[in-house]
Amino acid sequence: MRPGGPRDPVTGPDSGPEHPFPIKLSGPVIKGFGRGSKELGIPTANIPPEGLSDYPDLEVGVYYGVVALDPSRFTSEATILPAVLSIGYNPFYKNTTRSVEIHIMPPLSSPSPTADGEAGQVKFNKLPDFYGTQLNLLILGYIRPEYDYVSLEALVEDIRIDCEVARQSLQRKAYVGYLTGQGCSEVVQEQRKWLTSF
Ligand code: ADP
Ligand code: RBF
Ligand code: MG
Repeated sequence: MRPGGPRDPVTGPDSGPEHPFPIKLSGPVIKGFGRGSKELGIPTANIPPEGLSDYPDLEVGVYYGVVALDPSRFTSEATILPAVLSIGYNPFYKNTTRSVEIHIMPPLSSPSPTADGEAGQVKFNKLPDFYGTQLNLLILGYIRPEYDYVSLEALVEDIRIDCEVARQSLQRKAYVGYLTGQGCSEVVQEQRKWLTSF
């Protein structure tokens, strides 16, 4: 069960991603359990978990990172967007298979839809459906373990906070270059290139 108490507003070192990050995962967006949007109001793009076999020691849990979608379907350039994701078994739902589920957030330059936490009022980012589209993901940091919850509302509220933690974490100097491409090292430029190659 989720421990009580306040949560850290940012996670991961200020100096930038540290081993094992960044982690690269890719795949087509597949059908999930069908309850992200319907039950929780939080759409999550599911990709096959097979890519995780390159990282056998990776803990299940909640992570933040950056994503790009194959633009060929949208006839525009691939944009890199902030994301929060869950890797694991969703203990609240007791899944028996591991899933990788990514919630894509608006650019950091837009106001955060999840900034204010009035119960039942939170609106998460909703894009037009993109099932079947190729998605590239760079995981940059770990947020927390997966928990079971006393209620659906408690799960949704924790995911709302995850979005804010991810945004605040990505806003830092050593991370924001992954999104903007500005003032970042050649290594980060390479990773951005990987992200937007389809
Ligand atoms: P499923 O159980 O099939 O994954 P969800 O209810 O989780 O269904 O909805 C996921 C789908 O919603 C994604 O595959 C994608 O097509 C769409 N979607 C819309 N907005 C977003 C978003 N912000 N982040 C992720 N997926 C989104
Ligand atoms: N499910 C859980 O059972 N426990 C969690 O701690 C949990 N954390 C999540 C954090 C994020 C950022 C996201 C996007 C999902 C999380 N989920 C968690 C998964 C959630 O239950 C799942 O997305 C829906 O059930 C739809 O499949
Ligand atoms: Mg989903």
